[in-house]
Amino acid sequence: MFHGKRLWLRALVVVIFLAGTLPAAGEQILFQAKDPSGDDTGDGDYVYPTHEAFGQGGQADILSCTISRDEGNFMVQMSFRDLVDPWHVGNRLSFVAIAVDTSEGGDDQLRHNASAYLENSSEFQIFMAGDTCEILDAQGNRVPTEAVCDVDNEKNIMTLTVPQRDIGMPTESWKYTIAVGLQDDYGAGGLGDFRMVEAQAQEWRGGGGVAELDINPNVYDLILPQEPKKVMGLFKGKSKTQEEILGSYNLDKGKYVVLPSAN
Ligand SMILES: [Ca+2]
Ligand SMILES: [Ca+2]
Ligand SMILES: [Ca+2]
Repeated sequence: MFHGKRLWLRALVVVIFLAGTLPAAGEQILFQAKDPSGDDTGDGDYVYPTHEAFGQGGQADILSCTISRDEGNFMVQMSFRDLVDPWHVGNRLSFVAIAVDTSEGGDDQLRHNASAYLENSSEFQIFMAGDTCEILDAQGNRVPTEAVCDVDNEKNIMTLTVPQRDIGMPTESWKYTIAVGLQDDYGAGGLGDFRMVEAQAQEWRGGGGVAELDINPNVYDLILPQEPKKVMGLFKGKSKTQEEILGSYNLDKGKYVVLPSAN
């Protein structure tokens, strides 16, 4: 009797140990990618604003992204080259957009002053800056959400958790367009927008774009497909580089760039 009780206790200890070390039950990875370091140059020669807050740069250089789900939540974890907190109010320099294409139709424009369009029209767009986030629907209206985002400046990681009741149950066919720039809250706090990239860098403006009309994207870095995309079962041929994609704006034709999805 005594021996049996000890075995039962030992089994219980093993169960508790496993429960503490295994990934959460039901967690499923929907998308995972790495991205090169140092490619936060937009059309090829984007530079950061000249204010010392931006240090050596890297706040718009994404290095990895994992998107997953569990029973109740849609989750994103991203790492960056260098997240900083110059004013001790949390990271307020990076601005991240994830446009999600879940079905036919949707919004073909990336919002919040990205100056970019989407190859995969999105049913909703998620924006993050520091511990502030927002979700817009296909009409550009705010979706009420209890989403939570968080930044770890030491580990250079941003995380986001969105309850599925706010955006629906993710499927493996969802497409993600992931664009990163710098954040401009116009001094008012809150989410803000993508910070403008102009021809010449200024204290609070990026440089390397064109002067007129803000036609160049205010996007420094993208996650591109890890393999060339297939169309009708065939590879599309040579994929465009990030510089070609972010440099395909045309001032004379009034043409904005079109961002591809990462998957
Ligand atoms: Ca990168
Ligand atoms: Ca769509
Ligand atoms: Ca990239």
